Amino acid sequence: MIAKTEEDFNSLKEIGRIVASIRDALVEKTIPGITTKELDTLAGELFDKAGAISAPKGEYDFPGYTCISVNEEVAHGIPSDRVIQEGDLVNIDVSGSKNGYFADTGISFVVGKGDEILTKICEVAKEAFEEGLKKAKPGAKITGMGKVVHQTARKHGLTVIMNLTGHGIGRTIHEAPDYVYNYNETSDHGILKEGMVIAFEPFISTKDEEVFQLDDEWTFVTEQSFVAQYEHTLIVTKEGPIILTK
Ligand code: M2C
Ligand code: CO
Ligand code: CO
Repeated sequence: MIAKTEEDFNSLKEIGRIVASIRDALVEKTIPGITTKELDTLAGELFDKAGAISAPKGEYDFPGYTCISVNEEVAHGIPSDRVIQEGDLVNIDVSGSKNGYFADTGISFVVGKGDEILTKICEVAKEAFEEGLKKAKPGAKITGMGKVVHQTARKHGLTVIMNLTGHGIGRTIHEAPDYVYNYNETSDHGILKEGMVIAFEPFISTKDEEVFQLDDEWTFVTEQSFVAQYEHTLIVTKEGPIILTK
C-alpha cells in the first residue's frame, strides 16, 4: 500500500509495535528444552491480548500463529513438538493485522553457544538489511536494495536465497510490489514511491541459492545450507525509511 493519511501511519505503527513485541517475547523465551509449539502458543495469547490477528493463520490458514524455523528449515516452519537445543539456529517470523493494517518481522539467531558460521550468517543478514535500507528512497529502483544485499553477502563469502523475497504489505500480508528481491533482478523495473510500505527480508545462505518446499506444503528448506533471515516492515519516505517493527 501507499500510506497517505494520519490513520494509515498510526495504524501501521500500532500493528508494527505489536508484531515486534511478540517477536521479542518469543526470542526471549527461546531456551533449550522449550518446544516451538509452546513458543507459538505464547504468540497466540499475545495476539489475543493485543486485539490483533496472526497473518499466517488469518490469511493462509497456516497451522500456527507464527512461523518458527529451526536449523535445516529456512522459513514457514510449522510450530511442533520439536525441542529447541543449545546451538540451534532459530528463525522467528511474526506477522499480523489490526484494524485492517498488516506488519511483518522476523529474526534468525543462535540459541546459546553455537557454530561460528551460524552466528556469522545472522550478523550478515542484519548487515545486509542495514545496507539495503540505505537504498530505500522514493524514486530509486526497488531492486537496488537487493543489489546491496547480494553484495554484502558476497563480501563475507556468503550468498542469498534467490527464490525468497521481500514484498509490499499494508492492507494484506503480501501485496504489490510483489517482490523485493535479495539480488539485482534486472527484469524488475519497479520504483520505490513516497509512502510505499514494504517488508524487506534478506535471506543469507552459506551456499545454496534456492529453497524448496517439503511435503507438508509449508516448510522451506535448502539441499544442504544454513540460512538466516532478518525482516522489518518499513514505510519509504523522502525523510528516510520509517521502520515500523523495531
Ligand atoms: O513474508 C514472510 O516473511 C512471512 C510469511 C508468513 S505467511 C505463511 N512472514 C515470508 C517468509 C518466507 C517466504 C515467504 N514469505
Ligand atoms: Co515474515
Ligand atoms: Co515477509
